[in-house]
Amino acid sequence: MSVTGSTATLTISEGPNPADTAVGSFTVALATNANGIRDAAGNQSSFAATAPADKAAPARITLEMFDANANGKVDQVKGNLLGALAAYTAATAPWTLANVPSGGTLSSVSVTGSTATLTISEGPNPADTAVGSFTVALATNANGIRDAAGNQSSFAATAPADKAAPARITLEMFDANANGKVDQVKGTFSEPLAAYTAAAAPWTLANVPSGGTLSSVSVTGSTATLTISEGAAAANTAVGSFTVAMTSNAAGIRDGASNLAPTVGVTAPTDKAAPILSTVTRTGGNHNDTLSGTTTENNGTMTINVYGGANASGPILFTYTVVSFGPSSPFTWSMTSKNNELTGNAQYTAQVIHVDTAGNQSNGPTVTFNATP
Ligand SMILES: [Ca+2]
Ligand SMILES: [Ca+2]
Ligand SMILES: [Ca+2]
Ligand SMILES: [Ca+2]
Repeated sequence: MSVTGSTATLTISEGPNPADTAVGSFTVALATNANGIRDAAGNQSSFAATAPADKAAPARITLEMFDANANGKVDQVKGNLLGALAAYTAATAPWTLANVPSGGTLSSVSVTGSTATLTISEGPNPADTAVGSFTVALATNANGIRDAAGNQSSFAATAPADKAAPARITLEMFDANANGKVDQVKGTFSEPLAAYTAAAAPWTLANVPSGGTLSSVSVTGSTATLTISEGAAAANTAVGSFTVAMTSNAAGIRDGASNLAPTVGVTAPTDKAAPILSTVTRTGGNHNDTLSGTTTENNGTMTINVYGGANASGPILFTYTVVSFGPSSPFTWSMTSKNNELTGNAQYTAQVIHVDTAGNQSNGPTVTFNATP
């Protein structure tokens, strides 16, 4: 307690109970005291138990960042303040958001009870559920965050707590060693991931091409890599009915703030495995020539470019398109030149190019031959 001029200041040791800036049933009484509050003539002041006027602005208890629709882009901030707030009509004016992940911008603000909800328009930049350098500041505003007594809240630029879980952005299937059998799946997430110790437990793979099985899982940065033991069945670089599912797991995919990536049901991975083409066989016929071989998927576009001479340095003299494949992997194909289309005994070089429906391109080995007379 100190007295300066006509003001007595009572310093209160903060109590152990939860934060509270409402007056409630708080009262202060003053008794007369010969050494207490009195004027120079010794007249002692006193007053009965009296509720103080509320001059305590609502303090911020939590400030949290969310990706409410779980698409990997931050879209919401919630600030929890103390006590009931007065009707809020300040729109976005009192708030300053800096470095919103993905380049988001503040769209609107609503206040319910003691919670201010900031709705963020997701930005155009890549998915990002990490706080990074994101900050939120609140300025005092007569129509802004304040209690019923009009005490206006504010706070300086503050990083929100991370409540945005990693979202899976891509799921891709690979044939990393290019032998025609799928051996890897990669899932990329919207932020760097915490150390992964869940092994294969969260993952369920079904109908892996060639009958592969999940061998191990590792996480580096924002990418989970599933290593697949290649199966014994025929080479096949198409997705087919291959699916991957992942369950949320406390030791699994999560960020540094322990937000667990949500369960994702069966999902077909994106095809990142190019067809693998066999050596091309050429057989001569009656005034025509047949090229044949195999490939590891029966979709997309297969073309055969025929060049004059001993190599594929161009120009292309003929282009053929394969329209059908054999019934099972490895898928057979063949192409026969039209009668006398190629000049008898002249030298040609053919190259097969197969682009699967996902756009993965394989340029096959060339075959050089002398056309059938
Ligand atoms: Ca979002
Ligand atoms: Ca996060
Ligand atoms: Ca492979
Ligand atoms: Ca493929």
